[in-house]
Amino acid sequence: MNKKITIIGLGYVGLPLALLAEKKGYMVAGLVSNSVHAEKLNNKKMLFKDVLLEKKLKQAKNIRVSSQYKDVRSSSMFIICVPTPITSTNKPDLSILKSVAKTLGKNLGKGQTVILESTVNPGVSEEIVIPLLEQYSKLVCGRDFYYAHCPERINPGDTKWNVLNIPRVIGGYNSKSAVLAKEFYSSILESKIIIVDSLKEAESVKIVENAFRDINIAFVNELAISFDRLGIDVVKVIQAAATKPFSFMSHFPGAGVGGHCIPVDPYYLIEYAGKKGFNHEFLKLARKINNSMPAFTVSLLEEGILAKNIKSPKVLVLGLAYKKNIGDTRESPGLKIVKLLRSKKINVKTFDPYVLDKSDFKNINEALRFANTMVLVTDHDDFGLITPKLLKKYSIEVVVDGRNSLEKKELLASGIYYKGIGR
Ligand code: SAJ
Repeated sequence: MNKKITIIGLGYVGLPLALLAEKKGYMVAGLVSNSVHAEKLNNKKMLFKDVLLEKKLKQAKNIRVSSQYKDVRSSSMFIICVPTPITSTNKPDLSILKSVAKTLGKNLGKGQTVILESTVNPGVSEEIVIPLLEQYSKLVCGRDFYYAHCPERINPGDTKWNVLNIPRVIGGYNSKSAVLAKEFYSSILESKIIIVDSLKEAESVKIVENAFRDINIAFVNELAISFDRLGIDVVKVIQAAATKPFSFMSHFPGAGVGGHCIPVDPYYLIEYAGKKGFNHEFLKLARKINNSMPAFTVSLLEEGILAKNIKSPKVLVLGLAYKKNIGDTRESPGLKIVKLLRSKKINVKTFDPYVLDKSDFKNINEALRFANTMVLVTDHDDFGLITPKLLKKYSIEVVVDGRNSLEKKELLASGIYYKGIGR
């Protein structure tokens, strides 16, 4: 195998992989959707905020980014890292992946290997991607070209687990495909790499990992709504339950479940199994509970506005990113809460230091000066500076803490109406 590889899609998944492969001696070609993005990356400019990746991008010498397949035909391997989102009606959206498979097929040559990292439900490789690659290349998978699935496991913002040390799972179209994929990943990773028996097993692993997380979050979210009624602090209960040294895994309630993985992946299995005649009631219920959390958070705010008899509420939503210390707003609870408040004709403005382009303010003081009520939705470390003293200074009367990250006792003691999620 020559040391030239092409990575299709240089986002949260593709870029870290490209930078690692380059560091390990590969000549890396990046393929992105448009020439503007290609030029930005060739000029060492990031397409999204990530300080660590930006530093590595500036140091990289053997990465060339293009928007044209003709520039990357001589690669020995093509690794697909494009988004596999859901539609507005929560159905799988494979349009980007299908378009890539067709164009890649037209440019595929004998002896090359295709690896899919994007998250898909079982069956997508054999029923959609490989048929498109064969149709447009006129080649035969497993004989003329090779194909494997190695589901991505990037955790944006994680300082401990990264593309280098996260264990990986590989499923191959045939054993030669699996071996070729394992050879590649073994040459760049410092983590365990296992080969499972089929493409479907590899596709299922990632969906199961993330559905597992979604149902566990739904469990504590339902507890939070229940314990809110019962006057029990659900966070304290979870923390105490976690003292059990076995068979318990902490998850915490919040204003909603966002991101491009957890709220998305279960729908891929729900849809595929549904087509095969099985109804994933439990997965659907978990999605329903998690999707209800933005509305529950808004109801807590409305209770506070009533309790404090605030005639003209000016609501500040703090946090538009789906999780702390990153700027990704995909499926973000913050955006859902803003939409809900605006639909109720409530005066709402936003501030997120990681999403300034969608924020109404440039800094926290400007933001607090506007408001008389506040909903914290993302627990960015920056928001740790929000003390009762600061809130009193700006006459904030109601605080809904969507990540249970503020000092409840101190806020209550200062006379502020405080509600967490389940506490
Ligand atoms: N969330 C909760 N309660 C929790 C954990 C998360 O409400 O106890 C919310 C977060 O606020 C966020 C959403 O769920 O809105 C997703 O959070 P996440 O920590 O799962 O973040 P992701 O989406 O970046 O998930 C990634 C995933 N990684 C991959 O898909 C490769 C996921 O598999 C990991 O389990 C997760 O990171 C992780 O463990 O941090």
